[in-house]
Amino acid sequence: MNDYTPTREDKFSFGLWTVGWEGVDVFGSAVREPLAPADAVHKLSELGAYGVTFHDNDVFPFEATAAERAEHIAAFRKALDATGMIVPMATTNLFGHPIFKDGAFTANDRAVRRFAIRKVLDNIDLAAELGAKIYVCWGGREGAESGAAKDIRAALDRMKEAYDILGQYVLDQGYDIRFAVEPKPNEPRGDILLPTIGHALAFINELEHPEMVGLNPEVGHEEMAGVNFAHGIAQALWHGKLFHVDLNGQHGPRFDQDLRFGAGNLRGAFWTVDTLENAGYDGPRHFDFKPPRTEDMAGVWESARGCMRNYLILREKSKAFRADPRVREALAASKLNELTRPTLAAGETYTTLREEDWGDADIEALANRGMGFERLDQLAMDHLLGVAK
Ligand code: GLT
Ligand code: MN
Ligand code: MN
Repeated sequence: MNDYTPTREDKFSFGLWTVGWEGVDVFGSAVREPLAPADAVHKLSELGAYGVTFHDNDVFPFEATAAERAEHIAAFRKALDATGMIVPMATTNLFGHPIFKDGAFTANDRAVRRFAIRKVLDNIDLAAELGAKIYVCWGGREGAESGAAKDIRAALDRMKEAYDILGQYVLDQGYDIRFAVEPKPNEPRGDILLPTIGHALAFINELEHPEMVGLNPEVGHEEMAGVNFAHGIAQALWHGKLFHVDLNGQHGPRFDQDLRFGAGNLRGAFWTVDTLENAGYDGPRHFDFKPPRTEDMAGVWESARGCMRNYLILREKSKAFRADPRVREALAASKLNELTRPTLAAGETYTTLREEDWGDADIEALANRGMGFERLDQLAMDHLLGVAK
């Protein structure tokens, strides 16, 4: 029997800031001791992950001197070498320090913008050194709480300027790195720029090197906006833009819960895994969650283990669902096969459509035909609940 033990082939990765979260929130102070990056690497490797991801300041403090920075990086690197864990993605902390209170790439203050881009340039060098192929940009502080505080069109000009500079830098250095924008509708800012997958996709088209920039959508962030995550990543894949993914759990539109993957909207998680596994995604399965403040370190590791276990369970369920002959038959009855056929046959044009002879009876027959989606969805539900026999 499958005991859902992850292996490196599953490509599970975790941010250092996830298991390392000390539990500081807006209402309370730390509940857990700091976790050394090297310890996180060792433990995650033991649990079956293949990679870790980091912000610059997860590895060394904001105020570190060059010598201290090098020392912290060396300890991190030693743990990577000892375990064989890789760094598939890196990112920059452009939100924690007070200097970023009004944003980084889109701060009204030009000096802050210059400092922010430089901070990213420095960390891109480290990302390249550690072999990261994806560089995430989460603009949590890029936004506003009130109407006149931000000129959105000017801010988008500055956002584009930042991505263009960074893209040029990566090209000039010859780094094998692509960028991934992580959308979020709000929190910490009242309203954040590039709030959803759709906004970010449109923005990318305006860049100097759109081919270098894709997306890192997060389950909870899209669900905070009330939209369907599986649909969102399917569209990102359709555009060739799903460069990376942040998996976690969320109970609908409310504050960013960052629950372990599978908690919260479980049916959404099922369709998320089904989409990732069947629609051509082969990147890391990256967990970006926050082990609740109620947990001690044993609970933290339990929660990390749970993320991977739930993914593997859902992957198995999705496979069984797709292989079930009743599902195949139900899919055909629901005309899914027909949706993949172009509406016009080869050589046909709109004129062909106008020449078609439509009788009242044809229209009525189509209008009266049920789609069978309830049967199909109940089969999915039976698989999810483990009663499909
Ligand atoms: C922060 C945020 C995440 C982002 C991280 C990358 S940092 O924890 O909540 O969604 O992915 O900057
Ligand atoms: Mn989140
Ligand atoms: Mn995230």
